[in-house]
Amino acid sequence: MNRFAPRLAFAAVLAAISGIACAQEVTLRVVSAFAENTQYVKNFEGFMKKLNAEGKGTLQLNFIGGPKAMPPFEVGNAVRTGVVDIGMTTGAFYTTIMPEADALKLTQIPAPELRKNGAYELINRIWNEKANMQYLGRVIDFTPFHLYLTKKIDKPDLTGLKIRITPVYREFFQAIGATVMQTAPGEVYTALERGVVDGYGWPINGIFDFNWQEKTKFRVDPGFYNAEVSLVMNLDKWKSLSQKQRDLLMRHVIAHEAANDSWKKVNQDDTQRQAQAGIQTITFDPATAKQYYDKAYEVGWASVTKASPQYGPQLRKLFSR
Ligand code: 173
Repeated sequence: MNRFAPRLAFAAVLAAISGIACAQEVTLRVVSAFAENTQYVKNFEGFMKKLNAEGKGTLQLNFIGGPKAMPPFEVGNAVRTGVVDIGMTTGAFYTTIMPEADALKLTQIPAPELRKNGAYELINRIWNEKANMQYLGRVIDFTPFHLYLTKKIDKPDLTGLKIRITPVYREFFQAIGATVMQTAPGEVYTALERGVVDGYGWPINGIFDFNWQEKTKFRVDPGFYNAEVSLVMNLDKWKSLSQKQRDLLMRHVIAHEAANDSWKKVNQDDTQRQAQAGIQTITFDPATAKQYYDKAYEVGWASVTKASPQYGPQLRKLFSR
C-alpha cells in the first residue's frame, strides 16, 4: 500500500459526505432591492410560496427582506460575493459591477422569447463572467418607464429641471436637457416634498406603493424602455446545487416569467388610478412623441455600447425587434 492510500480513502469519505449533503434540503437566502410592501415583492411572495411548498426536502427560499435589510444599490454586489444567494433586483442597480446590466431595460422582446433566441445564453455568458452571477429570469416585463413631473412642460425639453434618476434614465434625461440626481426609490418622496427634484423616472406601475401620487402633478406620455426586475443568483451557489434542485428552481422561475402578462392588467389599473388621483398626462404630438421615444433607445444603446463595445452590439441584436 503506498503512503498516500489513507489520505485517498479520507478524500473518498469526504466526497461521499458532500454527496449526501448535496442531496439534502438547501435553503437559499433571498433579498429584494424593492421594499416589502410593494407590488413587486407581493408578486414575488406568491412565487416563493409555491416553490417552498413543492421544494420541501429539496430547496427552500428564505426571504430576508428588502431595503431595510440591505441598501438597494448593494444587492448586486451581495449576490456577486455570496453574502446572499439570490437577489430580486434590476440591472440599473448594479451597473458598477457590469455596465451591460442596464441593457436589460432595452429589451423589446418578451423574456420567454429571449430564452429561445439565444439572448439568455449571451446574458448568462456575460453575467457569469463579469458578475459571478447566474441570471435566473425576469419577474417584471411589459412595463414602460415614464417621466413624472411636478411642473408642466410643453415639449421634450427638461432644461432647468432637476430630475431624480437611476442609471435607467440618466443618459436620456440628460440628452433632453435635465439636471439629474440619483437616489434610491426610498428617497424620492422626501426629495419631492422638499422640492429638491422637479420630477422622477419610474415605471407606469408602483407609484402608489410610495405615495408619490401626493406630490406628482404630471406624467409624460409615451413611456419608453421596458422596466426590468429579475432574479440573479450567486454563481458558486448555483453550481453547488444538484441537478434536481436547479430543475425545481428553474421550473418555477420559467413558469413565473411566463405569467408576466399579469403586469399588463396592473399597468392598466395603475394608469387609471393615476388619473383618478389627479395626475394629468402630458402628450406630445405624434412626430414629437416618436422623436422622444426613439431618442430614448438611441442614447440607451449608445451608452451600453460605449461602456461595452464587446457585448453591446450583440445584446442589441438579440433584444431588438
Ligand atoms: O429606481 C428606479 O427608478 C429604477 O431604476 C427601476 C427599475 C426597475 C423597476 C423599477 C424601478
